[in-house]
Amino acid sequence: MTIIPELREAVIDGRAKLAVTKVTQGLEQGIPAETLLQDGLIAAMKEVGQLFEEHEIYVPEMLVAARAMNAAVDVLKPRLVEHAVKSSGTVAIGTVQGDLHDIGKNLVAMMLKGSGFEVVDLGTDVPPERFVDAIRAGADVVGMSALLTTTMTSMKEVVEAISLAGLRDRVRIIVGGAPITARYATEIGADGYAPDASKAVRKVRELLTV
Ligand code: B1M
Repeated sequence: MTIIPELREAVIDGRAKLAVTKVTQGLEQGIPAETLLQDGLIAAMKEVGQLFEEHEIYVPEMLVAARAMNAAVDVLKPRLVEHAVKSSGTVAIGTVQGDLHDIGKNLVAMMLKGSGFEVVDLGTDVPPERFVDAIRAGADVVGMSALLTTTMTSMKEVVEAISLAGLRDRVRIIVGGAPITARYATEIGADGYAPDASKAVRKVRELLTV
């Protein structure tokens, strides 16, 4: 077995120490950090989701898989962000109200920081008014993440709350997460959508230059 399938298996089995060993070995073998992230860790989480849907595993197993992924991401972090170039702007990012999934949001925050942006991480289960407060505190961009079809509707509430507070012209809004599409972003009045963390960085740069 090569490192990537072994890494996937370690994450799916929720074996954090083994996942750390596998990413470390992968880096030593010269496998790019981005490949270990995409083909190893993110692919593993997709498989975990599939197993959950098929009732092969339950919430506790998803949770330990998430822990293993986080431990492995910590090892990759310096490599994923080492090409930082100075950017300007503050991004307030959070997972919307009712949603506790933060792995994707954390990756986006990490890549933005690594690309030189100021990042205010609002955490998970963030109510609309906290996004609004972040703009009052100086955020140029609001980033929202949602993983559940039941919570993605909260993104629209945040856009509405920002408009109602009279702050819509002061901020750019970007959304993302597994159930989100570019079409949905347009529908709710966001300025942009990104399907993954590196495209999120590109999108934020683009939004801040127009
Ligand atoms: Co949950 N979960 N989960 N879960 N979970 C999903 C999302 C699910 C698809 C699994 C499934 O059924 N196949 C399903 C949602 C179904 C739906 O809504 N249609 C689901 C469910 C049902 C649930 C619960 C309701 C289960 C229950 O309790 N019965 C529950 C809800 C809790 C809540 O939030 N209120 C729940 C709980 C959990 C855990 C806590 C156990 C754990 C999360 C741990 C954590 O995040 N700290 C968990 C996990 C791990 C998953 C899966 C397996 C993996 C998610 C993940 O981390 N993926 C997931 C299955 C799946 O996604 N296929 C699933 C890896 C991550 C890197 O990808 O977050 O998509 P992602 O982020 C990507 C892009 O989307 C994008 O960039 C990232 C990097 O490339 N992106 C952005 C994300 N945010 C962005 C923001 C941007 C731009 C891009 O701009 C601001």
